[in-house]
Amino acid sequence: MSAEYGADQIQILEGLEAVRKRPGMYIGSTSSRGLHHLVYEIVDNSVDEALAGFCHNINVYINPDNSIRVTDDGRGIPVGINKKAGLPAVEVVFTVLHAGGKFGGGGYKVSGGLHGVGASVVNALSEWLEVTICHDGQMYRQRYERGKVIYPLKVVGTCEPEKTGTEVVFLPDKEIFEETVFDFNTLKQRLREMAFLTKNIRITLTDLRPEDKPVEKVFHYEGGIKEFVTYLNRGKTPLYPDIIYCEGEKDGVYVEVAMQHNDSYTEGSYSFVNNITTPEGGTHLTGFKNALTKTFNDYARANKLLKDSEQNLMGDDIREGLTAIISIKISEPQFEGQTKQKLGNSEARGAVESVVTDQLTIFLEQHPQVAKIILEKSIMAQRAREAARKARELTRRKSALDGMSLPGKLADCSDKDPSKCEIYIVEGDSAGGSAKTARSRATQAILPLRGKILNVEKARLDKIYANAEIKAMITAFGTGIHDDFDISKLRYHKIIIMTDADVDGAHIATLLLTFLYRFMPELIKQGYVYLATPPLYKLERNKKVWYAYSDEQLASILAEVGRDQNNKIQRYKGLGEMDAEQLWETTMDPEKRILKRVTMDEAQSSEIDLTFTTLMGDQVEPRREFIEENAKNVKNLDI
Ligand code: TTJ
Repeated sequence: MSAEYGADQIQILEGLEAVRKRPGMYIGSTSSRGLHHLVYEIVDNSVDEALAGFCHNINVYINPDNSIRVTDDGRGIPVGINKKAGLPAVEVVFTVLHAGGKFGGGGYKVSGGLHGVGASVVNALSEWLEVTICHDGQMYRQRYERGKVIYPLKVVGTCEPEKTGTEVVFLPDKEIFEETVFDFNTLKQRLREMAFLTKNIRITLTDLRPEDKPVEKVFHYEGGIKEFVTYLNRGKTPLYPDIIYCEGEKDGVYVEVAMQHNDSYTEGSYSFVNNITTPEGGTHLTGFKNALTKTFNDYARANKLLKDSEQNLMGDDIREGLTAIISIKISEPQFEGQTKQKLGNSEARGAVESVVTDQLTIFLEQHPQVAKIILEKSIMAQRAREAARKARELTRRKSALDGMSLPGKLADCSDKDPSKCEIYIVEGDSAGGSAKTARSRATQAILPLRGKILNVEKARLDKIYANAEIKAMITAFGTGIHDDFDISKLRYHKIIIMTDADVDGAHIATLLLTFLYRFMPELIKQGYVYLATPPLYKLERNKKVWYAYSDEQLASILAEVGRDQNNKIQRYKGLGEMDAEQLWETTMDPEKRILKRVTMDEAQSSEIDLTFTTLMGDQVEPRREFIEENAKNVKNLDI
């Protein structure tokens, strides 16, 4: 390092030191999630270069030591001296906080990752980081350790004259991160999403950790978000072959929307701002919904598909079974709300509304067949909604009369403090009976469910509300659903799904989770939903008893106690094979049981959605594929 240690350098070090002191402030967390954000932060820079039109290929490698290498064929981070800092621009990018975007080549300067904190944050949180740039036939390099410059930018060789690009290699700091092993699937999902959102970019992800041979995935979608919609609808049955597509710019907002209906009853709309998901929506989503509702109602009236005497269609009716991607690019996004994930820019509403209204109107005029199919489905949805409302009013009135009666099958607990209470949803009456005997009455309630649970992916609202099992759950939980949902009324802070440890049990658990995910997602988001883990084996030996919850565990117990004829091993196939005492000891006793909390990563919700429809939808092939791919995890339901 240079002998002169000026005020500027001290300031830089203080900046990056702040990042190391409070990493959570910059990347959200130091868990696995924060670790993966580092990669997105770096890749976002290459994606920006692609959006500017200068980069076509991005490669991401997971090295055997869990360092990450990202390469692109863009113009290369500038190596010239930045006047203000008196340092090469690339050094500023990696050592000055919030330097990202200053060297923009025009167009939309997009911020990514956790809102574009930039490369310097990744640098500060890496044990080491090396950047290599090819530009004008020269190869430049600089190395940093924990954010500190190890040597000034130097020429280390030559490149072919035409070749330009940037390479960054970094090793996340084990002093900072609780987890430093990268998950291939997590990176795969986000990089795929990035590729969908940026037309004509090719992102390759290579895992170099497996000893036999590297695992490689290439994401390249010429159709961009149109292909994203096709991808999300795979495993479902589209109602028409077209992907409706709108693109345009207004008031400095670039708008792109793609959509297609399928024959299901749920909506799957995902909105993005500058390639970042906005799970809480915002003005861009509102603009989209307004345009859709107005355009379809206008078309339906003009073409007499809705009679003058009939009510307007509601947005929900038109969006039943709709898969849509709303992606906008905006230069200064403002995020609002508690989690800062909701877009607030009012110009985005107008821009999306106007682009979608104009182009959807033209599309419908040119495709009257498609318009008719969508409107017929919407009108059916409208009727079902009416029927469901009446059914709900009926149950509401009834419950007002008999004082919010709880379902007959529910064996409630006596404690009334929800934070202490649990409800076991148990498959089958016989297991339900054992559970009722076994439970700790004060805090554990039991709700036995009979037989197969209704698949909410395949039924309309009116049928869902009429289902006895579903009604029982809704009343037992106390929260209500949809617009009436009120989490403060939740009667149990643990909702525990207890099913047999076999394929049927896993199927029932999936159906229950699908219901909860679709109708009460907050319960999952806030961590109230759990899966019970019944044992697979009981081992008796010399009057002592062990329970094993996996084959591996059984093997390790046997290794310890010895394998001989003194062992009596019982394989449990279902909950029903255990008596009440065994059920208590192995699966229900809060001191001993294993509970798996069901989690839902907001950022991955489009993938979760796909998991549910793959398992629950009506196309056989993808389901088999999924079950094969995840056969090992079926019991784990690892969402
Ligand atoms: C900016 O405008 C002038 C020409 O170069 C543009 C630029 O910085 N391009 C660029 C940056 N391409 N790739 C990057 C980049 C790539 C990685 C992997 C990491 C970082 C921090 C930047």
